[in-house]
Amino acid sequence: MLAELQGKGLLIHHWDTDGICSVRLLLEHLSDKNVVNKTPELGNYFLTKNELNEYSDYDFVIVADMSLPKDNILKLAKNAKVLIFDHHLGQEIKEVFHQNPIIKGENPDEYPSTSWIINCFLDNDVNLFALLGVVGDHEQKIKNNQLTYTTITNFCNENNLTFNDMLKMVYLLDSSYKIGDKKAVEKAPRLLLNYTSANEILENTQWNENFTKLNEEITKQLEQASDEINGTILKKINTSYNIISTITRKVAWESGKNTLVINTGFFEDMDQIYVRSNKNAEPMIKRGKDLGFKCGGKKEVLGAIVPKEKTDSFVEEIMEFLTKK
Ligand SMILES: [Mn+2]
Repeated sequence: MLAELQGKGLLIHHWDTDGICSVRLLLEHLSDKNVVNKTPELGNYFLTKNELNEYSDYDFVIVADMSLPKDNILKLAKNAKVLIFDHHLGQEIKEVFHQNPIIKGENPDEYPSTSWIINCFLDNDVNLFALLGVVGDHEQKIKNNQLTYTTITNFCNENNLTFNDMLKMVYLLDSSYKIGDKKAVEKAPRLLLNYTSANEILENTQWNENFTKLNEEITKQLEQASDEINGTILKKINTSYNIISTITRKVAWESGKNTLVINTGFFEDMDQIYVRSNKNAEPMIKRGKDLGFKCGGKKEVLGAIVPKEKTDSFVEEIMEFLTKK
């Protein structure tokens, strides 16, 4: 299917490790074609009008690890052949090639990342990039997924790596978007194409500098007090770094409790809301979309971007949902 693609191609991808590794795998496969890769404005799970205009003269567009709104996809599909590889929840977009086993009801444990889905699609052997996407999306939690964790452990043993090395690579790859460096995110997939060992990732100077800076900021934000209401943790932060998902994970995984984090410092007129839930968060993702917010996620995760004046009421609704027995 990829072999048939012709002309100029554009890869649009999530800014995280899974998105970067997904593109790394695609680029290797598309090496005979003329392609560029772009990530949306960091923090946006949609394309702006400007981006849509800019992206209107490609012959094919591949979207990786991102559940872009349907109207974005249909706009891209007016001039280009569009393929989507993803594992986020959402509706199937039947007008384009949409490879998303999760939407089709497959077991998420068998498709733990987009890099994994793409690697299967390409018929590749297990490799570092397929697995880094998995570790990026799940971190320690992947240890609860027997099947995949065994694959990771075997790979690590064969390649003289530890699970902690994998985690460190993920933190380094994620450091570009967290620090707000969109250009560096977009450069990463080609850099990885030229890297021949895991050590080259681990020793990348820029990513290591980012990593140190981010750790200082994350520690600072985690030290700030948070509230707990009926077993759900509510935490407000104010940071210009894109670390809300990291903060939410840390709080949720250390406490084992539902966690809702609000960041008032990333966008000028919008707040970021991020939730990790012990129950299925899908009804609230739908609710956020119905309210007209940019909102998405997976079963246990909700992310939303909400106009500042709407934050309180939406947070109240989510808290009610989370604390309801
Ligand atoms: Mn992913």
